[in-house]
Amino acid sequence: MDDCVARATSSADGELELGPDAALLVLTGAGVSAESGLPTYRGSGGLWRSHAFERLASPEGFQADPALVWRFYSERRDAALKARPNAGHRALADVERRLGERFLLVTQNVDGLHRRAGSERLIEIHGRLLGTRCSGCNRPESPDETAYAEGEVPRCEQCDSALRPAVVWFGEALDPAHLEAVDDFLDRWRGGQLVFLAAGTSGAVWPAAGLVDLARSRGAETWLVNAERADNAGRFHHVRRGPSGTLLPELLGRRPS
Ligand code: BV8
Ligand code: ZN
Repeated sequence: MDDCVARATSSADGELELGPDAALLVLTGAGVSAESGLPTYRGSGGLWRSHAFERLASPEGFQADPALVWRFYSERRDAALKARPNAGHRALADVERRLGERFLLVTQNVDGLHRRAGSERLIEIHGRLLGTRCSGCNRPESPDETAYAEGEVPRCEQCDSALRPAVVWFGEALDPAHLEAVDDFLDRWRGGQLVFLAAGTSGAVWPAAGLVDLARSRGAETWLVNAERADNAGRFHHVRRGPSGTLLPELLGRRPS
């Protein structure tokens, strides 16, 4: 029965209470970066210049019009570089320092703001906007903050194929090592006070949207912090509606009484 929560983590007033041996797995989405001024996918109706996001963020979309896709990512690079981590990002970096190896942050965000907030126990399952790799050969990924000019498509110095942003596109598999690391973390801390916290995500994209069920299957108590109703909200034990920049410091700032 997956709902047999190992050990309750909510205090009398229903607030999250991380006990001395608590282990915390966090999943974040675009909503956590909204208060840093970055548009969410849902918020912008999933469109960019009237192009569906899933189309631009796909191998087929890149094949069809690499210059258009690079313009899309170049604009997002500019915005990400101008943005600053907010109180939600900082609250997660703080609780990481408190929990150490009993903490793991999995993000769907490619904007790099968690890393800039000081998060280290971090898995960017959908890749990095500020990285580039080759669409044709195994040239190692390189950091790249370049916003390419309209019409420009950078080429690989090794094989002359088009370079592409180091993100995971729709229809592309996530790195199995990342999914394994999540599994290992849940296995390692099951049986203790295991908490899964999702923040700023609509639960629309898979396999990330299924992490709540994976965590429940390991006895985790599950929390969602989101401004609006999420597609998978019903899978969580506790749901807090509101801005993550306010609710995450509140929820994670509490010390066991
Ligand atoms: C794969 C990188 C297979 C690129 C991204 C099962 C069922 C149905 C479909 C599928 C399925 N399994 C697979 C699929 C297909 C697909 C998928 O999920 N499609 C969806 C659209 C139905 N998944 C894939 O293709 C995945 N790959 O399955 O490969 C495979 C296997 C083996 C071999 C080959 C192939 C790959 C998915 C990853 C795609 N890449 N990003 C880029 O960014 O350009 S996904 C991208 O969109 C983001 O990374 C993120 O994951 C997603 C957006 O979701 P959110 O982050 O949740 O953002 P959203 O805007 O939706 O919601 C924000 C929320 O925040 C809102 O609810 C809002 O209310 C809230 N909010 C706003 N402000 C605040 C706030 N909350 C708190 N505070 C605030 N201030
Ligand atoms: Zn190459």
